Amino acid sequence: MFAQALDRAAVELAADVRDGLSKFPQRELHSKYLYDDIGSALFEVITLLPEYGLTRADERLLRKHAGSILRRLPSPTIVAELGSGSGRKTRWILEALAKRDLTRYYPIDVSAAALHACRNELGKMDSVHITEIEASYTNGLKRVAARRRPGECLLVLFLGSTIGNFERKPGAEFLRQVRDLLAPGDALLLGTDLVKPIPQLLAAYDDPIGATAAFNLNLLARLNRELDADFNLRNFRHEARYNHAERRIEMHLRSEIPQTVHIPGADHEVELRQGETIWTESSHKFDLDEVQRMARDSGFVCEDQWVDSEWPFAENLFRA
Ligand code: AVJ
Repeated sequence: MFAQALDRAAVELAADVRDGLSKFPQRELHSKYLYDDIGSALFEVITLLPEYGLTRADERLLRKHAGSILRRLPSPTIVAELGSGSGRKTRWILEALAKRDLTRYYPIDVSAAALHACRNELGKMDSVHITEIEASYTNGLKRVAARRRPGECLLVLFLGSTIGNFERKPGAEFLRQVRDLLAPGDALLLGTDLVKPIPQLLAAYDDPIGATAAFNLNLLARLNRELDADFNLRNFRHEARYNHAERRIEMHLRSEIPQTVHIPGADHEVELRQGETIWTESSHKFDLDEVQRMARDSGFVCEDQWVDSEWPFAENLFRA
């Protein structure tokens, strides 16, 4: 990143931390800050856990159904992906597309490191041309839409149930924004984790080797590194809860003692009661009808849904 962009990111982090930790009665830190280099590496570990079936289900579905998904889309189709991830799942879609056409692929991510990883994973594919877009999802999508040539169909990938990190209403608004950047006939392939038995969900977000706990606690370690904060990680405990009313898993960090934390880089100080939590992530769970409704409410038609038989998860093809 350029120095100016780095400064801007640091200023934004400081402001978000200050706002989030001042919230009453529930303090919070935005889940996007879980993914620094260490957090991203820990997330990769999570995807390997036997308890966390989400990512494997997503990949199985794409591997198995890439052909049928693409059969529903015309030639030529270009691909944009919101959040470049590791690129591993995307390979199946690109391979299927590259069989019939020269393909352009635009991974969109705010993280330059994620975009590098994506090029490493997918850069050597024949007949696929990659253009990294370092931008927010909607700004990036605007840029991709501007590069589209007449007659090209645009397929947007939003995989991994990242939509589940949005609260339901902002999530719907986000889908509407995506829709508004597309042309009739374009498509959105949306991955959604489905509602499943609560013990299974709790185990997926509170695994016995503590990988998810490390992923969560790293957020505080990051504030120590980047904002010179003095969080003592041993005074916090990872917690995963199921919120029935909202149908979502929430991750929290529980303060085990009364404590004051200083965050000089955000010019802030926070006093935590014993037992008080900082809410760090929500992971909403969906059912198939709800996803169809989400499509309609945001101006799409849900044309197809593919569900994994081992781990309830759906790939949904929305048409603009
Ligand atoms: C990458 C957002 C889909 O919500 O399941 C994994 C992140 N958090 N374990 C999810 C996550 C805790 C994950 N997503």
